Amino acid sequence: MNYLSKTAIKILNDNWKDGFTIPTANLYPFQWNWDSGFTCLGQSYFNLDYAIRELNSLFTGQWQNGMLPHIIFHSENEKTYFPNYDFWNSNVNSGAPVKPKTSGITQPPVHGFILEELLEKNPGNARLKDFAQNIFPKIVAAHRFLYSYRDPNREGLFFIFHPWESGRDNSPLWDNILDKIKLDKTQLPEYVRRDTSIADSSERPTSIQYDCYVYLLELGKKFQYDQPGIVAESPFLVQDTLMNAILIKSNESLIRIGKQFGMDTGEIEEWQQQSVSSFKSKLWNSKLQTYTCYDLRNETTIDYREVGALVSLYAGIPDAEKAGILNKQLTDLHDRGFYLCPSFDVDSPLFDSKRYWRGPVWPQMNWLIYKGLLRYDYDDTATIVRSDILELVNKLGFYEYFESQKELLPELTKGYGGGNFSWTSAVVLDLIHT
Ligand code: 9WN
Repeated sequence: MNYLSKTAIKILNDNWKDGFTIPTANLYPFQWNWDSGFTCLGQSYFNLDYAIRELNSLFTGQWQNGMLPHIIFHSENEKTYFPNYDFWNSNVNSGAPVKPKTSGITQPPVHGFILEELLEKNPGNARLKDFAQNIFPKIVAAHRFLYSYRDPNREGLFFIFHPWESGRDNSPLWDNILDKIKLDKTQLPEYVRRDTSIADSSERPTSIQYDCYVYLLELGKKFQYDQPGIVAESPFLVQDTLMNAILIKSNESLIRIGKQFGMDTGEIEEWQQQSVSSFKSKLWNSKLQTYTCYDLRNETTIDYREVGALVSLYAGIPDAEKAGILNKQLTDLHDRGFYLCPSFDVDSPLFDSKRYWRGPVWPQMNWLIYKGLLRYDYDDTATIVRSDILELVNKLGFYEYFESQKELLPELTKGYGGGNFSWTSAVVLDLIHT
């Protein structure tokens, strides 16, 4: 076994907390929603039992309305993260579990396609088949939540009301909306950030951005995190490309799995038809020649090129011509000396190759894009996406994210954000095996 595989397995074992996995020690000491999806993919290479328990633990946090929270606080004694369970106070919603405590928002719904990955990698495994049949309706319920509570115009495109839901916390995508929020500091509860005492503050969101996150959290709380008041009042109401592409990909997997198990998939097929058609017609931005997010509050497109759009390939959304355009954008970046795939438009003045979601390369994004490129037979670009992330990890360690400008690499001895990171380890394991 080579060095990368051995280290990846060691990190995943070290981050395993008897039933679930933390993304990284200190910075993120609980279980995160989409992190767990990628993590169990990695675990399935050396311990399928962990993979099954990982997803089972995650779903112990599911709400009665189907919402799968973005953080599950399995321990109430761990105080090093803000906002912690007491700040979220998710029990303002009577359908939130009393134990484990959870946050009040969700994250990219990756679990449908992750389940299919596990089944494909372990054909004929009876335990996995039982587990899949058991978790299938829970994943469907999480999708039903998005269609029922987050799609007021019944378009098949769900909204997020907090940047943390998108998984791309402080992407410049959200700047214009957040800049317009008139913050009255005296009306915000007092809070102390923990992240900047653990990670380098130049790599993390700014304090103004954090105030906005707290403001939107408070707004969610005011409406028990699922009431129509969110649609009425939230200044942040966005149909996100990444989230909706992931939902579509997971729907596709659930339809296949459901059919295999002889289950009725009619409801999912209806969702899927509408979502694919709306994604194609509403989110393609002919001016920028990419898919862009839509600001539902202000009824306008969010005109930035960024990494979320590329996940549409994995979901099979673009036709051959549009897929070709997206592929060309990636090969151009490669030719210009960037590691694939920078998280934001490198030609924008808002591009920052070091700061959280404003330009660095993220391992799990590369995995999603790699799979998408293969789906459209862009094998050469897929190979670059795969080898770039493996090279970065090999040179700089198993970090949360990485520098995207190749010319800056000689000055660097490590990646950015948290170290010994779970999803980095998991996707490295998977990419090594493919
Ligand atoms: C807030 C755990 C999570 C990821 C997100 C990433 C970051 C949290 C934070 O870390 O977000 O959810 O405190 O910055 O943006 O995608 O799931 O790894």
